[in-house]
Amino acid sequence: MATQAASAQPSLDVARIREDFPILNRMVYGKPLVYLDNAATSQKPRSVIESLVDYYENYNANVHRGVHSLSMEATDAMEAARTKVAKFVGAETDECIIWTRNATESLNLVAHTWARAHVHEGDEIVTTPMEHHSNLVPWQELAIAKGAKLRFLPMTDEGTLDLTAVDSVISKRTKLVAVTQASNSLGTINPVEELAQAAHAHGAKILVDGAQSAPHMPVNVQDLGADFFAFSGHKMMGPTGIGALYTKREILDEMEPLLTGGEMVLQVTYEKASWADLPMRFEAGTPNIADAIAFGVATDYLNNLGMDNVRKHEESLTEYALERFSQIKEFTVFGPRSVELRGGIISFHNENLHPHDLGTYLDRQGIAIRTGHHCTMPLMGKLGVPATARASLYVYNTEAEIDCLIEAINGALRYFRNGS
Ligand code: C6P
Repeated sequence: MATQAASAQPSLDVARIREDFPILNRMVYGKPLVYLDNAATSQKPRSVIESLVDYYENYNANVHRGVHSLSMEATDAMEAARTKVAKFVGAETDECIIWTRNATESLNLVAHTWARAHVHEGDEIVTTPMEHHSNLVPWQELAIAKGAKLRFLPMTDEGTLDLTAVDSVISKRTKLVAVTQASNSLGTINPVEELAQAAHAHGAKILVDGAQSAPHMPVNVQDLGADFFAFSGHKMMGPTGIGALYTKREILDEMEPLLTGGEMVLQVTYEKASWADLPMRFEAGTPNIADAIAFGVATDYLNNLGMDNVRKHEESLTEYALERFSQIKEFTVFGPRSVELRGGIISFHNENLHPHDLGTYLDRQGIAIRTGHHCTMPLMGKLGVPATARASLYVYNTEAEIDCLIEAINGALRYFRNGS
């Protein structure tokens, strides 16, 4: 398929960017792949893939424990990656970044450490109706265990948070506000700074789920006022199996580790142990060395593009996609209409065409979208649908691919209506 939509955003040469992603050359059912499932996981540039091979071919060794050259090289590369990831999200120091497996593990780390120690009976945890299960279920579990209460900021019909309710929902009983910066089902971008101010005014902490924001827009955790920020490498061009948790330094200093054992100790006797310095205190056992290094390479790639440019390209593409979707009357598109309020995630639904049937039809045209509840089951209930179809964009997507999607959706409507 043609990639003429590089013109959509003059500051980025999208045709050139696409050359960095080997997978974008593949065919599916004889058609060029149109990959629109980036919210589930992004594709990887060659530099990231090659960094994995380089590690295993040239300096594979365990970290932080060897005096031999390979171990020191691996340690240096992994710690350099931590520095890159810390800089990428604007963390005050490298030690504020803890490696995890993914955003889900980062969120659970907060729930099982800081929150277990600070949330008590009668306290409140404030969240939103649009959270991914990974930023909802840990708080439900905590509330049950502690006798705390979960409260939800209300949402407008357009799928934005109703900020007029902030003062009545966030109160002195609030211990934690847990909010996604960008919704994976609606595309909505939430005003995290305002929520952080409200949380801090009442002495509460704010945890930001950055799984869908860090890959797509400039993020600075200090400017946001985030106490915790959770994100995954695989949604931002890095490999699967590596994620990170940012935690404000003064909070991290007081947090107890979740896992204990090797790597995270300073002194061990037969009776007891003391903990290593940050960040290793939270990284028991051999870490995911190769993937951490490759995560750092992914941030290099994104920095070279410039996160402002990534965001601008996706805004322009989302505007184009929403305009094209508005021409298909049979579908409801969820989430805010203004591209300033949303990212490039477009969930849509037609009550006469099941999302799974549509997704299967599109797959036969080489188009990858996601269908289902997107791990936001309660939100689906609120929207009054069992599931949606979802196209999610990234910096290598083009207007021509959107055209392809729209043409195929029209084809699906004809096929399921007339059988041809
Ligand atoms: N959403 C999606 O298709 P993990 O799986 O831990 O890397 O990310 C979890 C997660 C947390 N928060 C948000 C807002 C997310 O979108 C996700 C992952 C994918 O929408 C897989 S369900």
